[in-house]
Amino acid sequence: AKTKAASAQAKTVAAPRRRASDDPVESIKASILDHLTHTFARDTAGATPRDWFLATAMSARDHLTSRLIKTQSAHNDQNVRRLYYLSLEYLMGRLLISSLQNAGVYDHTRQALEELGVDWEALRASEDDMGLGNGGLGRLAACFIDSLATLDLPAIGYGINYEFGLFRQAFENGHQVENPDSWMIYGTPWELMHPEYQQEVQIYGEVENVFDDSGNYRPQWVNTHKLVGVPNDIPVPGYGTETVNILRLWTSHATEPLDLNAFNEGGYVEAVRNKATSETISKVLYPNDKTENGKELRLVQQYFFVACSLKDIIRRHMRVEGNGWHNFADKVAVQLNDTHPAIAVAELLRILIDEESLDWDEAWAIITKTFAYTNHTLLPEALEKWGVPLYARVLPRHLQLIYEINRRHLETVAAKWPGDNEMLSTCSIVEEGGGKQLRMAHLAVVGSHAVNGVAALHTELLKKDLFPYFDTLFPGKFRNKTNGITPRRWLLDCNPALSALITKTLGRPDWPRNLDLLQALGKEADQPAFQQEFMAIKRVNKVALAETIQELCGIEVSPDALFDVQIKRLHEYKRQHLNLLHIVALYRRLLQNPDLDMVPRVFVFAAKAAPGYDLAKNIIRAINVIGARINHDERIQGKLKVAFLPNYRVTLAEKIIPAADLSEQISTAGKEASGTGNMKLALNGALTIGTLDGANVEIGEEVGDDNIFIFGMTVEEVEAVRNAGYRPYDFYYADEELRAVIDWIGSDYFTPGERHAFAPLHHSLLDGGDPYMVLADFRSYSDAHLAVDAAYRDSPRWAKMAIMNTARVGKFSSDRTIREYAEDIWNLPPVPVK
Ligand code: F58
Repeated sequence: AKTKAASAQAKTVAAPRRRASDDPVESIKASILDHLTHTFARDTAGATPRDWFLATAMSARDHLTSRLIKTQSAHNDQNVRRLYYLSLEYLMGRLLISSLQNAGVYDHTRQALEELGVDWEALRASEDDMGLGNGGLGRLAACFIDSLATLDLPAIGYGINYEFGLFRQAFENGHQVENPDSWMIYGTPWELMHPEYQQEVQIYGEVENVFDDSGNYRPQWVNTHKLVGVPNDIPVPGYGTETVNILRLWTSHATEPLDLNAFNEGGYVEAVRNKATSETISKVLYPNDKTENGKELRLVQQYFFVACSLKDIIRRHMRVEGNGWHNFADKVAVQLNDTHPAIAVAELLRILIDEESLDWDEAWAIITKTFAYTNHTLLPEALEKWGVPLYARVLPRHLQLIYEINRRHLETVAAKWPGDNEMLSTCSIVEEGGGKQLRMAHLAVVGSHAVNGVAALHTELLKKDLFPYFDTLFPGKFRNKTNGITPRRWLLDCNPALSALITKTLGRPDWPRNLDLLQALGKEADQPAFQQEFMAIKRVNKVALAETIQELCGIEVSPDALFDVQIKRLHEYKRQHLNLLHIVALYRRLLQNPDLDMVPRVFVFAAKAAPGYDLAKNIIRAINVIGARINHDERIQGKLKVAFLPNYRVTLAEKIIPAADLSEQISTAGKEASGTGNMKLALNGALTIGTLDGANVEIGEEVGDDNIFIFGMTVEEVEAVRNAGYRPYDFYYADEELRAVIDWIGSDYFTPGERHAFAPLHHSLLDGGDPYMVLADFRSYSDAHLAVDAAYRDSPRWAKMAIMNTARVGKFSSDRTIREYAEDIWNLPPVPVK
């Protein structure tokens, strides 16, 4: 292979750059070799897989950049309305396959590389995940920008170009250890740096009251610290369209690289300190998936990216409109992905009032027409609050403005509910008592014209429980937008065999742009031949996953077992420990009766715990340690295996999802806002075992009761049990098996020589009050698993159910979600690019 590639290289060195060819494969070959030589200064003989990856990525990028320029000039020439998506997280994963696929050059590039003798698998494995997000929220943003481009919607995503993404996870003796994710260390071929669009923003300082020329009082934000944001653009190509949008990620820099005074005095370290501090802002993603812990740097990150983005948005608008605030809200729609960018409300107000001298009502009208806000959680600990003293120090002028927003807001509240002080404090943006705090969700609701939840059930609870009075105060403001996933990454790219079968069966290749077409697969669900093809693909995917499990965990698993998968962040409310209790119960049943007739199972876990979340880490350890014991116990004849794959990320999800038989979506009802992994797994023909929570409810409606395993308490039942005073010990004493399982986990049996290893887990389930009601749902969960077992034994039945899942989840394409946002919230028409 090397000689073949080397001879190709020998030819191109002499050839002119960018040799044009009518043959697409030849011209891609030439382009890859050109980049290898001229961009990366490598020859084919010494090129590593990563060199080949970089050269191939650059070649793909060339295809995208010309379309990007065309798209941007079409948008500019027509002065279109644009959507700006503000998100602190984008969990993009690898970009090579989706870029090639969306650019329409995937097959030709594969062929070109083959003819060059390059090992494709090694090449693609050398791309690091772009893991600039924690979980569902960040991955949703990535799916959304894919759909925006695919639907020809003019949109720009704004975020931070973190030098370190979400930590890399390893296991040591079953414990999670975190390592830095230095994903950029070898360069990032997808990013186009644009120093010419850098923005300077300010922070800290204080507010002075000055009188202007006409004798009017004017607050002035002075003595501020200056920061520079440099944009890095990632091209975002649509699938099957010419549109290429951009994801614009800010890198922070100091305004002055060196403090020359300090430098001249010989203090080199002093001289670069300012630079180092400024660059810290875009250094690292905060690895929390639920709690907001009020860290100053996090607030600075939020303001930095919001301020840079707004300046950029305003620059783009004014370039065309001159001084056109009158139609700003006609051209600009801004979506706030959670409250993390909610400071945008106060920042735009500051610009309009302090810098542009608009009066309050004018400014406020522009703001509320511009912003809309998406809520992703009902968990109280996840609702963002900032201490007033911190805000006063970091953003003193914004604090003043937020107080004034609140004063006016509370006037409206008082007008609606006269004399009701309780109502005032409930609705206030400022939480009093025990140290004043700003409630960012309230600021976002007040400053937006639309607020949406991410699944039907979630939106109802949002209106009823989280913002009950706001729904009365602002009728019509609250909407539902059920989440979705991009069928390109989550079926076409990650499951090529199933995709080919679908294209063949439907007789049309355009289903990734129109996922409702999958409905027609339902007609085949009863056909034995189709069932066999469908399940044969599943089996091949399971063989591949089995190899990965062997490689990463050293565990041998059989592809004939039922692959039972729970992959998501590790959190008590997601109840990985309920899954563990069931595994231990099965283990116990097998030990009591080695001949127990059960379908062999492989339990697959993948999950990262927030580094400071001790109980989550204890659960990881418990699954690893108990799993190891089960895996090595010959008495159970391999009927149970437990594999916890390290370092869960998009790339690993792409491997696990096509191989899953059963999808665990087992959160306490009312806690999971939507879930999106549930959609990916169902689309790939896994059956769901789940509670009536988040989007599981809607998945159940689509696939039908016969094709899903629902168990556990409903939201109403959870509430009733809690109101009656939930006592986990009642369930513990009433259920002999449950009691034995909990006692066993609490004993030192699984960790000989190490006392009370799982005491935190054991305590949380009993004396800790079992806040997520694991015990209350255990028996119903265990029964649902018996139903799963029975269904799996009946292969044709299972195949039919799996096919029905793939056929009926077209609703969960993020294209549908984005169309709804565009029509109902953004009022955003598509702009086809010719
Ligand atoms: C998730 N939230 C929801 N937050 O939990 C999930 O149900 C939903 O499907 C998904 O959003 C998309 O709507 C989530 O992922 C975070 O990761 C935040 C990161 C920053 C700190 C607070 C949590």
